[in-house]
Amino acid sequence: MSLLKPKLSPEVADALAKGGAIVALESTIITHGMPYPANLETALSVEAVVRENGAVPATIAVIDGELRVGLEHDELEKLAQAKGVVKASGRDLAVAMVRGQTAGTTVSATMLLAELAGIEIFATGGVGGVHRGAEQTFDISADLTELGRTRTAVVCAGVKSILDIAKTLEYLETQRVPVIAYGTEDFPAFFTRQSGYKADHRLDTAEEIARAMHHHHQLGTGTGLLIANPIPEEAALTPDFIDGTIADAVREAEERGIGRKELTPFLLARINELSKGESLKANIELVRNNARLAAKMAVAYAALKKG
Ligand code: PSU
Ligand code: MN
Repeated sequence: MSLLKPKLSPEVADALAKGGAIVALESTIITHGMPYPANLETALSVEAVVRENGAVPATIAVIDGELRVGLEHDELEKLAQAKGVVKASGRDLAVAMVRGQTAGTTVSATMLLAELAGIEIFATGGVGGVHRGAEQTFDISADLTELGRTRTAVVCAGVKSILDIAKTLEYLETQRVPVIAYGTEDFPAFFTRQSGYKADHRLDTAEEIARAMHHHHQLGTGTGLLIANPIPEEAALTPDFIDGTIADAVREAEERGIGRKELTPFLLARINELSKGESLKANIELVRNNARLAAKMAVAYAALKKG
């Protein structure tokens, strides 16, 4: 059976045909990760950062049941304000197509669609991971299993301590996903530059990361790569400030019995409220920072492939 091709925007189709630099962007961050209008402003500003750094942005979503790679301005605007939008991981895409739904794609769904489109680099804020208490709940994000089967390099700012970071790193090791920290030994924790855990590898330039990606695929590993890019110093929050807030949000979710796919959006929204918007500001800066690195990687990677 032949694989589906998602619908490409003209700009993305053109860049793909030329072997140009492209960066995929997810849309659950727009539909479930940030409130309006910060979500729209962030989506537009992240696309602008990708362009400024020489690559073409390809925001991925499901619009009225259609798999889309590359959205126009008015489509982003609609998505950012839409109510009752589905949060789709890879497993939800087929049903969204049949039901004609509009969906924000998580990291897992975005990786899958990026691969179908032929895009190999993807920028986001934070990936899902192993939740705290997973030994009881089994709550492990499909983002991690997708990283274990899809040839996409995902640039993130590490994972939030809403997750069990040690277990998340263990799981990535099991899935044969290299975790490469950019310019540091430490695996970052989203709002902060250090999580207390080391990344597996350190590389210091976008070119080196692009070369590592190239070799990783030449080896036929079949897996993705996780690139952890620490939040810029000036935007980082202090652990004193954010750790308590995260712990409060996690406790509240437990008390209210929130689980499964509602858990991550609940925690993100609650942390934003409890921190009075401080976490949102940091979130926006780190996504822009990731888009910058991903675009530089995409430029280097496109040059490598043209060889
Ligand atoms: N973590 C964040 N921001 C986000 C998400 C996670 O800091 O926006 C979103 C991403 O789309 C990610 C998804 O792929 O949540 C993971 O959801 P879950 O934990 O339900 O797998
Ligand atoms: Mn989950």
